Amino acid sequence: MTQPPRPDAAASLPLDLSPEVAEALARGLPVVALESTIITHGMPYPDNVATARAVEEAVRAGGAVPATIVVLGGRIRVGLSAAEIERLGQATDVMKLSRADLAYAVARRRDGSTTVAATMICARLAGIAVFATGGIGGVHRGMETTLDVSADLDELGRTPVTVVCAGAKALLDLPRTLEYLETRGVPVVGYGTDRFPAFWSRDSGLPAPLRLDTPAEVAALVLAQRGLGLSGGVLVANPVPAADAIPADEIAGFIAQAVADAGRQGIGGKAVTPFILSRMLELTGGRSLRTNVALILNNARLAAGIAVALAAA
Ligand code: PSU
Ligand code: MN
Repeated sequence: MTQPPRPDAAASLPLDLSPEVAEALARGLPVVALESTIITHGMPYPDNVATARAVEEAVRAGGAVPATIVVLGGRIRVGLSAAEIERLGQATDVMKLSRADLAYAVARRRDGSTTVAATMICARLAGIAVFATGGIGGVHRGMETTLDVSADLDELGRTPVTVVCAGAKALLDLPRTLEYLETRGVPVVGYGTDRFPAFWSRDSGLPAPLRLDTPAEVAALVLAQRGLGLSGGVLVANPVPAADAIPADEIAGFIAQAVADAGRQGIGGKAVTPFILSRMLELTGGRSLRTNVALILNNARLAAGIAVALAAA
């Protein structure tokens, strides 16, 4: 083969849409992509499965079709059954896939859950424009020595998918994360806020670069971006509901401890984010998990609203 295959050669892609997702996309109905690393590496069983199901319900309640994305036996699966989500939630030998390992998982017929970066790639291949998650990866503290910058940030700079998150965790270097997103040309929108949210907390202490207040306004931004021929995504930062938030000063000590533990135990590379997430859960006695669930549901509702607005535009 001398020519690289066109990515839109749909028939040859290792891509399987569920019948419901395929029909919704064919009819131009709103669809929201959902990631799976949060199921396999982000939360313990059985909370991971309960949350994944509740998130799908929240998308449906918002008038859109949920499409949870994962790689199974080397096939990209878009839209899972309840039984498949249950199996995924209990599985142990599942790769954590980002842009760097997606093709490997396909070639080696592996099972892998998709991070924000890999979910964006798969959503674009499927033709899904909106994606809901909890928090994105970012620039890690200490990046001056480790160069640990999540591939999520570059993906936002190149792949045209709107990602709804609750900001990024304060265990990351948030000022550098925002700087990097700006360098990559990513519109970062505070939803209904002038402050950039920090996952468990509503305010990272940093301003949100841009602000919008309704799903229709977000849809208009996405269409304007496309109209200008600007490739790349949009990051919508939706603060956790106040009733479920953990104030930044309360969470700061736990974050410092979790980051220090990761350093002491020599945790590196792809293992860093999952390690810190599970350590935070232990340190907060489960409180961080409740907040995590609340913010994902909140993001799923907003993503559905944006998908509905885009489908109507
Ligand atoms: N941040 C969270 N929860 C998560 C993740 C990040 O608050 O579950 C997951 C997402 O799948 C994200 C990935 O894309 O971790 C980032 O991993 P890394 O830092 O290794 O790129
Ligand atoms: Mn990393």
